[in-house]
Amino acid sequence: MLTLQRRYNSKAPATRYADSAGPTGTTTPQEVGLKRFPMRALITGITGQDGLYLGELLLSKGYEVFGLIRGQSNPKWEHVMQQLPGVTLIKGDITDMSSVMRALSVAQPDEVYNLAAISFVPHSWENADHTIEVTGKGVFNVLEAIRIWSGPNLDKVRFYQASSSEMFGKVQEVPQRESTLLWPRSPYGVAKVFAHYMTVNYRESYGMHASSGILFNHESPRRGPEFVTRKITQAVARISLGLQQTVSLGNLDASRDWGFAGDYVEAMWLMLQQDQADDYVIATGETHTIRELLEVAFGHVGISDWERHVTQDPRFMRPAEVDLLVGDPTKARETLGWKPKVDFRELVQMMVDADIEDQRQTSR
Ligand code: G4F
Repeated sequence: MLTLQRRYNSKAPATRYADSAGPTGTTTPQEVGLKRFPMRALITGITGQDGLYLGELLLSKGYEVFGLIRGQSNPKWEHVMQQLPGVTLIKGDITDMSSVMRALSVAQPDEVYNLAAISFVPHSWENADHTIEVTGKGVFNVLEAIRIWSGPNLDKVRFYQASSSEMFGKVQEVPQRESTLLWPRSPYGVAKVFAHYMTVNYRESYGMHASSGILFNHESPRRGPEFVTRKITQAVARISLGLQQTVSLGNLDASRDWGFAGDYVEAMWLMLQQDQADDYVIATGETHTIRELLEVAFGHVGISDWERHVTQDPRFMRPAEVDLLVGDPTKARETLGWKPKVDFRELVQMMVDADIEDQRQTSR
């Protein structure tokens, strides 16, 4: 059943849209009271793990979804169209403000989710300038494009920024919360801090509905194989099928607060449904070392002596490490009503199972 909560109806609760029941069957944008339906969202970084999960979530809620996609003939174009039938892709790049302005004109969004970033931390030491350009200044471009495009009616677009727990770096408090002092340890982290405070600044200077989700590590079978979770689950799948003997890793003692990406995109959406924009830590509140990750992943395929399958290689060590991340998601739980549904063990097992299936299909 569809319930509509009108933004300007004083009796309506804080949330403002059609509930999660999804579309009414109408596909033509129209005004419902003072609020448009279906809602329109523009997602930057739609080709990534989070972009795909968020696109699915918004489509299931009846949104018209637009995605910004880079490059002249991006090979990911087809993949996105397959995964998100009904999405409209617009060529553009957050490093090019004019292309963002054009995308806003085409999409006419009610909500903009900025997920675009150079997101692989080691890459940011090798390509610091590019990382700063995309992950840092790119966010300014999107905020400024929204401000200019919206004109006097800045309230018409709500903005989400994908901030990161990597901003906590050399952690100054355990667990980390919204008020914890930021101490980034990589060019990526520094760029994210810039973007985070730009978002706060647009909220405070212009009254823009701009929120940041400080997301701790979030994973899924869609995670890129360069990240440690997927690197391990892919290797475990291949080792269990006799296709590989060992996996080479870096620091096994780092601790991360890992959650499921599918749960985390729901928090992004919830942030934009609040009357007031704000910043939220999104995390499970639990931390695990890479060793524990290895134990669960190998354990799932019946291998208890995982050490004989793991080697360490200095190539995968970082110039400066983030040793201990664990978030305090109390504010998100109390204000957004958000909590993670998939726990650490379920997440790792889900990823190993998906990789086994994937390897079987590839070797057929
Ligand atoms: O999986 P990772 O590469 O993720 P990292 O650096 O924590 O960053 C991810 O999460 C952030 C949120 O906090 C995002 F902002 C960011 O965009 C990205 O999504 O590495 C996790 C840990 C690190 O401590 C690393 O040193 O795993 C350790 N590690 C050990 N061996 C390894 C490896 N990491 C990778 N990628 N590869 C290894 O072989």
